[in-house]
Amino acid sequence: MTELAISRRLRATPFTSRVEAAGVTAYTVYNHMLLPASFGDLEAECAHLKEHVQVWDVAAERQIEILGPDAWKLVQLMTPRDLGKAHIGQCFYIPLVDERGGMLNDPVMIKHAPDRYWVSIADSDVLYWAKGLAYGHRFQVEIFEPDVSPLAVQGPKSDELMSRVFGDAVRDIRFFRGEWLPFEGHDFYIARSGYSRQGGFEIYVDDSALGEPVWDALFAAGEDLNVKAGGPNLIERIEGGLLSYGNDMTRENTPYECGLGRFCDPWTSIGCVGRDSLIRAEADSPQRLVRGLRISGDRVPSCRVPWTIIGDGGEKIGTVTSAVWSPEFDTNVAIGMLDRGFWEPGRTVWVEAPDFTRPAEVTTLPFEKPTA
Ligand code: THG
Repeated sequence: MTELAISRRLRATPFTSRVEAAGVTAYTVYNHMLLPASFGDLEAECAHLKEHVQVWDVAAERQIEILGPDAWKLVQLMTPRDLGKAHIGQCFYIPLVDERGGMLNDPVMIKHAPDRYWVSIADSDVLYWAKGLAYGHRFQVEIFEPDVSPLAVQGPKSDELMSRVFGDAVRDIRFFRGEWLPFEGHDFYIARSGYSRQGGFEIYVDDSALGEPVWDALFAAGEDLNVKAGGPNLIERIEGGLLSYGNDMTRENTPYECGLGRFCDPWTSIGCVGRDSLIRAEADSPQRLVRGLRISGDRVPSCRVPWTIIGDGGEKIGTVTSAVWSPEFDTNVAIGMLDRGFWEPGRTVWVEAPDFTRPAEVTTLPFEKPTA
């Protein structure tokens, strides 16, 4: 196996020692930081996530803090979502777009105060874009990456585990809301959120020195709950239709193509970068659309370059960008984009990968559970 050479540029996290002790077998690189991708058996981890509770080192979901009198103006300039509706302590999923309406990132924004936001980013360098916009507009803001490392607790037993460490107050946190709750005399922002469909929380560990203590406390409290270390699970996230920036969407895609139109109000937005492009894109309605695909046959290899989707006439009608075998659905599940005219659910298409050509069925996202 080839190894990744870890240096200052490829950053470790406050939890890395614990992740290593738990037997991580694969990392991916995300925001120039290590993100655990597997602990040896993705299928077993997926089944465990659906039944028990896992602790995930998602420190690579870095925060960009935007602080100052013009903070809200800058965040609103970056997203077509209407921030007027965001409450303090609330999380907001916000597509970020460029001047052509192309996706730059799909972060979760947390409004801590009218003049203070955390933008919890996917894998692209949002800090430079934000600094460039702020400089160009002469905004009064500070933009920096604070010492904040999210630790996710995901799975059906998350409420039980979290209440043992942070008290019963966690049970009252609604989806995409958060509270500051104490741990050893230090308050952490804790939200009901996370990159899975199994429910759970994210603890925003805002002091690296507390990373190991909070990890250890969760494992000590959760022994009888069968708590395990995990990470964003490729199988579960494809089944659940959670998109991955850089894989399933890039600067080439508008949020409408990504199925993120419900997070865009470019008409009401006071004016965001790409507003006119988005209004045009929305009027044209998208030229392609993100979809699920069930790819027939036995397990596919991992999708490292987009695979071509072809129609009955042999013409290119789309691409597959993520694919994996799903034990629960007993088929390969995939995410891709299909051109207009070819995306209706139930249609049969052909997927052409380097080593195979196979039929696939177009579906909506998330994948619908097989009925027993
Ligand atoms: N949590 C935090 N930061 C993140 C992620 C996260 N940054 C990177 C990446 N994940 C951003 N991408 C997503 C994608 C989907 C969701 C969250 C982050 C998500 N979406 C729900 C949905 O689509 O149904 C809810 C959206 C809503 O209703 O507002 O949860 O996971 N901290």
